[in-house]
Amino acid sequence: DNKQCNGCEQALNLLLKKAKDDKVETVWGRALAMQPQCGFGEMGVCCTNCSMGPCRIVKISPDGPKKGVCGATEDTMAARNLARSIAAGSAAHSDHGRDIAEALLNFVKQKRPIKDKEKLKLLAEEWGIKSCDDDTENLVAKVAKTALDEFGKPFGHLRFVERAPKKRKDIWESMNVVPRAIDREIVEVLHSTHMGCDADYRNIMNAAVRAALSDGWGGSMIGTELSDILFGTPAPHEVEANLGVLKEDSVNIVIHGHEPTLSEAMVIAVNDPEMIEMAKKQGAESINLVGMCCTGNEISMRHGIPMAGNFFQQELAIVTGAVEAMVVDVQCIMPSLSQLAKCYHTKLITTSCKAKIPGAIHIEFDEIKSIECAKKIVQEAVINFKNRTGNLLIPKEKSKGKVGYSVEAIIKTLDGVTNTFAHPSGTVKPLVDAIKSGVVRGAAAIVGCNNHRVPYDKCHVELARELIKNDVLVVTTGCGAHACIKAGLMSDDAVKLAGKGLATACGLLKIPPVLHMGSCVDISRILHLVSMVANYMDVDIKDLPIAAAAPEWMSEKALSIGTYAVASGIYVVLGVSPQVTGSENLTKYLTSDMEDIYGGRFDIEPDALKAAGKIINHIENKRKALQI
Ligand code: BF8
Repeated sequence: DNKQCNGCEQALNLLLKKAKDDKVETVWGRALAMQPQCGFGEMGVCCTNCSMGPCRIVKISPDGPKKGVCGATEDTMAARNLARSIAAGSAAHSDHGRDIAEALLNFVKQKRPIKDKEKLKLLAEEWGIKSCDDDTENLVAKVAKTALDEFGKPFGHLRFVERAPKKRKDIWESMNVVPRAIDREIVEVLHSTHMGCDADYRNIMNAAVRAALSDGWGGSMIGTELSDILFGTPAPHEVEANLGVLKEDSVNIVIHGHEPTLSEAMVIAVNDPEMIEMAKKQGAESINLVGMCCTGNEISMRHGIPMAGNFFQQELAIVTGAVEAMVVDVQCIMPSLSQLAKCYHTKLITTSCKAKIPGAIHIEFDEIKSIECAKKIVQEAVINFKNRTGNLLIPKEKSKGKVGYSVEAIIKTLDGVTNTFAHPSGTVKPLVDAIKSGVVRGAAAIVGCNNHRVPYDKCHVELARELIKNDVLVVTTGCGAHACIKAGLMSDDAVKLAGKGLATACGLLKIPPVLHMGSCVDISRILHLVSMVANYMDVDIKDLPIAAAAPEWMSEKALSIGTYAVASGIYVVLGVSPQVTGSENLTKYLTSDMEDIYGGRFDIEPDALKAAGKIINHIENKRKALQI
């Protein structure tokens, strides 16, 4: 169904055919070779937590084992596996946040300027940090150290919890899930799920919820806020997207991964006249830096760097034969890239001591010498230009869309239209007015990855199209954001796909019906926004006409996100089932009991149109309850 994505499918098929002709494997081929996948693992009833195992629960035969060697039941096994995945997801996001906090501290040591002093002051005020007005350096250091303390402080709870509405905090307190220190919550999950420790699936989930909340309202939020302070708070602007952003006549560098520290340095390095001169000497027109996955979101939001593609396009970028270097840091980097790069002239360059790949060139990124490191990487790419073969195929397809909708940008945009919804307020009042009036029925977040279990990108796009058609404003992050921009849903033109109410609102505000809010870490922006709306309306997050969906999710980070969203009171529809169905109790806990406790719950719906129907239904029910 090509109307979904302005020719995305042709571009995809073109490169898949080239991969086949070049006799190289991709994620789709490996997924096929993996069939049938392990049924025990799929249901979450395989336990490898001690060396008496692996143990598995046999569900289909009455004679098969119903307990592990230690006596662990299916509920214990499935909950322990899920909790460990959630903790790993929280760890990945939060460690990213820690790295940004350390980078902020390094900026002080190096006397480098930060980009958003206003945001620094606001955050310092929010955290009760005092400093003389004219001593920015001192304030930066205090904020960075306070952020770092959030990871291991022995007493109290996370500072960003205070952003949540009071009713939400009361629920968390009553369940004893208020996150204390980020590292502590992750460690506690690993401890309590160790062999012979917690066997009660509900209690295991409590620890998992606390670890997930320490991600959304902790590590991720620190990552987002401090990245904005360091590198600038995003504002709306147009960018290009899809693999068509690669250039035949230029040195192409794909920057892929997550942490903006590396990519920010790369943006500076590729614009260095010395580097450009070097590229010209090699016969190239210039240097073309493009972003992939969440790093792609980060640098498109702050610098307008083109978004080359999402998770399932990382291999295809190399298959074009036009990439001189793929530069990666952490998370969502397929190990297959190193083998694939060898089949072309591409140099795969790893940069983090946390993520080395055999066969790749490793140039360790040192924040203190960030520009020097970035230039070294750019040089590797530039000198590789001459090694290009004639086996080149860059798809023509690319689209344009607006990115950069931070919370600050959304509020500013809404305030830009006076005499329509409201006078400039510097608050979420205009958004609340639009929702209350019914012009916009509600909002839904579409987030997450790509997964071979569901049709690539189509689930994101089909869901977004159906929601905006029904006057539901869509916000998006991560690989879902890449899918939406490729499909043209972030262009002003997309307004014609929206329902009458949403189209009117978008027309007045000059915004697309699908708003790009950043990387997966930036889902904390969404939490912040919904808290502001709930606080403004004096209700809880669970009362708002909002929902979230991860139609093509695959990573442990997505599990952590889904869990903190549900525990924050949000209805979350997953397009792919988590590995829990071997435990009826745990499945019921996630899809029903959590609603009684937190007001949010998981739902599983692989069909995008049906998922849209469920979300719209949920939004309308919330509207009725609010009597709006
Ligand atoms: O954190 S959406 S595939 S890139 S996990 Fe990864 Fe999933 Fe993409 Fe960013 Ni998020």
